[in-house]
Amino acid sequence: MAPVENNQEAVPDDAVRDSAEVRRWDLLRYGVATGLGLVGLGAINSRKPANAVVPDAGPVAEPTIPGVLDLYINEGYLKMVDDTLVYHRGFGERPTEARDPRPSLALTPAVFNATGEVVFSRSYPLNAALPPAGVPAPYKADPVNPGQYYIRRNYWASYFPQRVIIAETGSRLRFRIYNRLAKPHEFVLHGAGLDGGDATTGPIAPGSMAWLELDAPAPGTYIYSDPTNAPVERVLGLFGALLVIDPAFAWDVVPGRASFERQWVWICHAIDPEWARIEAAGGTVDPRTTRAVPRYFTLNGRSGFESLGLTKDPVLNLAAQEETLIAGYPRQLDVRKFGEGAEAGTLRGGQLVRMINPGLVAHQMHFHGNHLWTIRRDNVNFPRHDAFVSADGHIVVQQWEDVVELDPMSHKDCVIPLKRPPDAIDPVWFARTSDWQYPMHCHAEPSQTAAGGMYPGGLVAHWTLKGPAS
Ligand SMILES: [Cu+2]
Repeated sequence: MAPVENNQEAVPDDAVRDSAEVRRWDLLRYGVATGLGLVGLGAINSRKPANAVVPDAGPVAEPTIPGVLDLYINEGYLKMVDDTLVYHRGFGERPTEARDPRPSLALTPAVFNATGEVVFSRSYPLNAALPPAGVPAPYKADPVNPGQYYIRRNYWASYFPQRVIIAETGSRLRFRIYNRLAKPHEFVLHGAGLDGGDATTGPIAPGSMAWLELDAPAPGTYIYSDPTNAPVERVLGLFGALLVIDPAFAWDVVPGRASFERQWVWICHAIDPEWARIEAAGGTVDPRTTRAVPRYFTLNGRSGFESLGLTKDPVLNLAAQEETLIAGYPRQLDVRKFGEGAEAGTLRGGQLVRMINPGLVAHQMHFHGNHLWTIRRDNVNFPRHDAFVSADGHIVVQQWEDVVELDPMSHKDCVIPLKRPPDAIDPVWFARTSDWQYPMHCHAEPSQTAAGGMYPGGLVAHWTLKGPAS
C-alpha cells in the first residue's frame, strides 16, 4: 500500500504547462508537494492554468496546495443499473464537463491527517494492513470454540467508498470549492461547525471558488451536502460524508469504547430521473409541486447486481467487496461487551457499520443471519440503560436491531457481530464447509427496485460469515 500519493513526483509548474504527458488528473494528485507547494496562497490566482490545456483532456485542475482539498462542483451523466443515463451533479475531484464520458462527480476518499497533509487513500488507517478483498484474516483458531477464531486487535485497515473524507483529530480541514455550474451552489458540513452548527462556504456564485477552513470537529460522522433548494441539489448528487477519527483510537467507535475489527461506511441514496431531467434542461425543480419519485436506489453508489459484486467487471466486483459487502470469520463474542480481549493481541469484537443517509427515503435496513447492536445515532451515544423516547419518537437505548431505521439526513453506528447465527444448530454449524452469505435488503420495498420495477435492482447488499479457514 502506498497511502501517500507519490509526493516525490511533484511536477514543476513550467513542466506542467509544457508537458502533454501530464493530464489534469496527475496535476491534481501529484502536482503538489514540493514544487507548487512553494507558492503562497496569494499567488495562486495569478497562476491561471490556461496554457496547460492538454488536447482532448478537458478542463484543467487548479494547481493544488499542500493540505488543501479541492472539490469541483461538476455535472454529468451516470449510468444506472439498467444502463439508463441520468443527469447528476456532484462534488468531484477534478473539473469535468457535462459531456465527459467519465465525469468526476464524487471524490476518491481523502484523509486530512494530523500533520497537515491531504492524502488520497481508499483505506484507513494509512499504514495498517489491507484486508484481502476487504476480509480481515483471522489471528488464530479459538481453542475453546471449534470452528471459530480470534481476530486481530488494532491491525486491519478499512476500505472506504467514494465521497468519504476522513479527518484525524487535531487536523485542520481546508477546502477550496469550485462552482463550475450555472447556478449558485454551497458546500455545508452539517453539524461540524462551532457548537454543533453547520460549517458552510455560503452560496458560491457560478464560476467562483470559495474557501472553507475549520478544525476537525469531535470524532464521529458528518454529512456534507449542498442545501440549496433542499432537497433538490442533494438528490441530484451533491452529498458525501466526513468521518472524524482519533488516530489514537482508530479502531474504536468512540475513543476508548467499542473496539471493532474493521469498519464499513454505507452511504444510501435515491435518484429521481425526472428532477434530473428538469434540471439538465436548465429548469429549477420546485419540490413542493414536482414531488419526488425516486426510481434508483444506491448503496455506496451502486445498485442491484452491481452492489452485490456480481457483474462481469472484476474491478467493480472487487470494489464492492472491499467497500460494501461485509465479511469476516466467525468469532465467539457478546458484542455488548464492546470488544473484550480474549488474550493478548486478540479481540472478540465485531465490525462497525456506519450507515449514512443523505438521500430522501426513510430506509429500513434489514439484515438476515444476525442482528446488529445499535450504539449511536447522529453522533449521540445511546445509553446502555434507562431507555427513553426522543422528541421525534425514536427509542434511545443501545439495542439489538433486526431492521435498522435510517431517516433522511441521519446516520447510525451499529456493530455487526460476525458470530454464529443463533439459529445455526450444532449439526448444521459443524457441517460447514463454505462461506455463508446472508442478504441485507431495505424493507422500504420500492428501494429494492430500479426504473420503477426491476427487482432486486435497488439498495441491496449481503454479508458473509466466512467458512473454515484453510
Ligand atoms: Cu429480509
